[in-house]
Amino acid sequence: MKNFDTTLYFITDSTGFSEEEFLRRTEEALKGGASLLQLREKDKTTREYISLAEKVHTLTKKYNVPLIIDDRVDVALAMGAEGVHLGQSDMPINTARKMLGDDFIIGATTKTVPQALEAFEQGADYLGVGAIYPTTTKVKTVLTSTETLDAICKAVPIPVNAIGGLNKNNVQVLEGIDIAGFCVVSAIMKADDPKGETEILLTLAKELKKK
Ligand code: TZP
Ligand code: MG
Repeated sequence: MKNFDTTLYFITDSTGFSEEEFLRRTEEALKGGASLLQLREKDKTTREYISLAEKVHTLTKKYNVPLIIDDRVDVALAMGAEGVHLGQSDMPINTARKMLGDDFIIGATTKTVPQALEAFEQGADYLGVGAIYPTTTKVKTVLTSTETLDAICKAVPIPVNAIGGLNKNNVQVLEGIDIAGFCVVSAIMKADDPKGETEILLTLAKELKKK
């Protein structure tokens, strides 16, 4: 059965790390309480992506956290991930849903209310909305206002997560918006103490959800 919690959604980026260090940091985030984990690789071959995903899956299973694969339905299916995250240029949500079935977690990136409604109607389980702030993570994105984020949260009944440039010093900007949680890459990936940082961010995410 589909069971996932987007409260603190950690998205990985292996850029600049040895595989050993990448896996160590990923496990620290899981120890710190990341509630959902996405493997996001842009430059790997299919074979490399599957190989790394299998290693990360061993970790996520140990901590009972669903693993979401960015962009690639084939990779997610091949190694048995729990979900896939699709952007506006990736496979359409309704096509992915037909291929993957109802139990697979499918997330979508949306930046406008019409995109959010379309993703919901096509069967997305959750939405990522941003970038709320400029980001240092390699991504083709534009800024999304907190007003648009708020409008998206009101427009769809599925969990909506904020993303983009978020860290412990600025997530307060999300207060009063009915988000299900937020996503971070560098705040955890590049932290001196990824576990400690994850614990702090999880506490903040839980507080924001109560408000
Ligand atoms: N989509 C919008 S912003 C972003 C993605 C994948 C990157 C977020 O990374 P960071 O390091 O948390 O700003
Ligand atoms: Mg994508």
